[in-house]
Amino acid sequence: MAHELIEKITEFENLSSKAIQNSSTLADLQDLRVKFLGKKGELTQILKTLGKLSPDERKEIGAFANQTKDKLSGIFDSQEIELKKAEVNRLIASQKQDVTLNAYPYAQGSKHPLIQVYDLSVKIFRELGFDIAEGPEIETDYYNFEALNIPANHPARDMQDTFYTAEGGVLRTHTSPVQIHVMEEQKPPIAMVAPGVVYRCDSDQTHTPMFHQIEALLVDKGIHFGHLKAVVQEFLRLVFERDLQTRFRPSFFPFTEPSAEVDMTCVFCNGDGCRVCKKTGWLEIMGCGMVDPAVFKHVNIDSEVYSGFAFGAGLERITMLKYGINDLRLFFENDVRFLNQF
Ligand code: 2NL
Repeated sequence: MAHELIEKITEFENLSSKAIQNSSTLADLQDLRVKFLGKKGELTQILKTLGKLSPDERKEIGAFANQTKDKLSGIFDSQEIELKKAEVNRLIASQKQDVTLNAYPYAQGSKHPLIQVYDLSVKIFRELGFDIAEGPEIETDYYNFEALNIPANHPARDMQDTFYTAEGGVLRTHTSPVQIHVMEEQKPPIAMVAPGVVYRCDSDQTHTPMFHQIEALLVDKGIHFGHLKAVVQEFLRLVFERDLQTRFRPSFFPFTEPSAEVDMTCVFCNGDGCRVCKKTGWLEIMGCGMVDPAVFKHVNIDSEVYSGFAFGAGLERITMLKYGINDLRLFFENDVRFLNQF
């Protein structure tokens, strides 16, 4: 009887230890623990038959059964540790960040088309040997008008609707005051260009109160209109990145004499004539002239010794013609569907 029980318990131990080691989840393991070692478990069922034995045998089998229970408990515990380890490893593997992946492709953005043309213009002039100069955006009446031969109460002031500050300053209506500052500081030869923002009290489909100009000035002995034409032609060729013709029409500016408007080959029809150039084949692009002696007088440059040319262009207009942009307001709306195209 005792012998049979020992065999039974040994067989139970073999089968259950295998089952424990084959369990693959903690839930299964817990079920097995109840099944084998629980109050109503298999080992308990075996021990219930102990009552039929003699006291000595009961003692012997009881001790054997307890050893078996301890062994199985130990196997349960180490299997539990193994399964918990496996679970942690599984979680680590499934939640691992792959740091070798590329970063999220954030949009880089790009330069505003106007600033691209601004930068290109500055580069062109620098390569032609011109210095780049800047000046204040709030000017005095003297630098914005008086020194440029636009006296108070002169009808030429009507050409520009000006913003005035409460302190009596003037928001510069053109970049020309920068040239006056430079000619006060430097004496010829002078080759400079002033790019920047200017302000006029104007706002409609084709005018914004703030816009950009670039203005060049070259003063030396013997400078004549031919030099002006050459530099204008070369600047336009480089900024539009194509071959184009220019023509100069007589015009008026208070600060130049003679003065001219510059037309260039229509970039839309190559001079054939189209809706944009009103069938003329030409587009007006800038104004220019030879510096008026009255301006030289304000900055103490002897107009009997020196002469100079100047020209000014609107950067919005150049940009619109270069890229075929048909609405000035697009520049200031910052709509990425527009900006992304450049
Ligand atoms: C235009 C015309 C022009 C100038 C700017 C200038 C400056 C000095 C002396 C003489 Cl200090 N001239 N600048 C000359 C002719 C035309 O600009 O339509 N700009 C958008």
